Amino acid sequence: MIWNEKYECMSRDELAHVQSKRLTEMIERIYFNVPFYRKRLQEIDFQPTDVVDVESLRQLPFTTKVDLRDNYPFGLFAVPQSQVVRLHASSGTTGKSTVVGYTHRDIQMWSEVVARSLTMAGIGREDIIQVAYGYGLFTGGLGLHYGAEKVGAAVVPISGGNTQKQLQLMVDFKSTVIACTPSYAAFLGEAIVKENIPRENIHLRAGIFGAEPWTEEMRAQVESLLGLQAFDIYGLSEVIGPGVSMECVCKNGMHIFEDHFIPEVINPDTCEVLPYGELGELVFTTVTKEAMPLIRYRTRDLTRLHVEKCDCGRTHVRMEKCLGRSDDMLIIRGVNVFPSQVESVLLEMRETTPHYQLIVNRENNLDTLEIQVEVDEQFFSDEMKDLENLKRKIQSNINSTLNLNARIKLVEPNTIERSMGKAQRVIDRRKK
Ligand code: DLL
Repeated sequence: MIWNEKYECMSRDELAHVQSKRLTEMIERIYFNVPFYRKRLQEIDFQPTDVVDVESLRQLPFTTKVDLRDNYPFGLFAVPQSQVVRLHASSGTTGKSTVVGYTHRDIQMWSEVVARSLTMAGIGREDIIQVAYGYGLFTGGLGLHYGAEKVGAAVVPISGGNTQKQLQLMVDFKSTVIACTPSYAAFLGEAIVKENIPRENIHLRAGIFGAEPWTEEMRAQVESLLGLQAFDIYGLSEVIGPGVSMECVCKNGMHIFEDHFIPEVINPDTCEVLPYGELGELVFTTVTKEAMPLIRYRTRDLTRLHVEKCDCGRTHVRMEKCLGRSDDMLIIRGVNVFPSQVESVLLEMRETTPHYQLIVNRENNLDTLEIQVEVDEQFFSDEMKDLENLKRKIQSNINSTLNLNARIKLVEPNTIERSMGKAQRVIDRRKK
């Protein structure tokens, strides 16, 4: 099943035509309505009547998170406040949050892209979907909510946390779908085991997991813990929220809804646009958004794009699972490390759990990395010797994959703090 066959399966030529038309209209709107963009476009002698296609888009300036902060809260809005029907915000780690606005049509478009996403996972009227992403300023809860209603599923708007209640409703309502972060899914899976809930009382068949990087190894873990098929959903508040891209049943990348969001991948240092297949920073231009359109927004997310046609019939490009954000990349004594690479190594081993944390510090002017790993209950031993062996094994696996010496600290089951939303994988004490 495909939600909107006309747009999701159109030929690349037709798509380019749609994109160019929408892009030209959007740039004209933004030129006349957003002083920030008018100034930027005037600086490059751009005429509002110029036709813009995907090629000429490359000459336009980038937008960054700093631009959003500088124009806090509503400076980048392209419509009068009276047309704004919703505001969301993402809490930055420092300073002001990033504010995004939506018109009524933006909410409709958002619901449609999430409906397309859920349809990719085979979700429809018969399903009961437990939305365990946070409701509120975060876009996860309400984003999934509207899309799920649009496909006609029954929504359980439980929001994040309250694990006992999650499990009770999952059993009593016979929920067939759970939508939450992958780290919370792993936690729910463990809770089912701990509470001794019989497998036949859990009716989940699909999980809609996103909002943070996660690996194929993590997918295998949550699929087996929860007895479902796990799908990756990607998005960011600035662009719309969840539903910028989504994995189909072929599971070979996430289709980006290109009739609304035009992706590019650039070299983050030189800003040069990279060809399909190369790893770089993902950049989006929104072509249909009314309240807060963005030109070439730098996401900081690192991935590759693939354009070859997918077996599902959709023609939209696919992005690989995100390696992480460029600002999450740790540089430890000159070695680049992403938390997701550590996750892959840990979860390939049966003795460890999906709960881990990276502690970075500086001792005597040298960076140090400590990886705290929770050991699986079954393998946790009172024997010093066993634990020492396990520690050495992890150390050597990390060393051979990442070429980095890390200090491994094994911790008892259930000691690393659980997150109900995005997990905090890194504590960087160098930044004090
Ligand atoms: O996390 C929107 C969302 C909600 C997506 C629910 C999926 C599901 P923000 O809070 O603005 O929005 O954070 C956006 O989260 O730039 C990525 O770094 C990361 N991210 C989101 N989805 C994925 C994913 C929501 N599937 C930031 N894989 C993005 C990896 C993801 N990282």
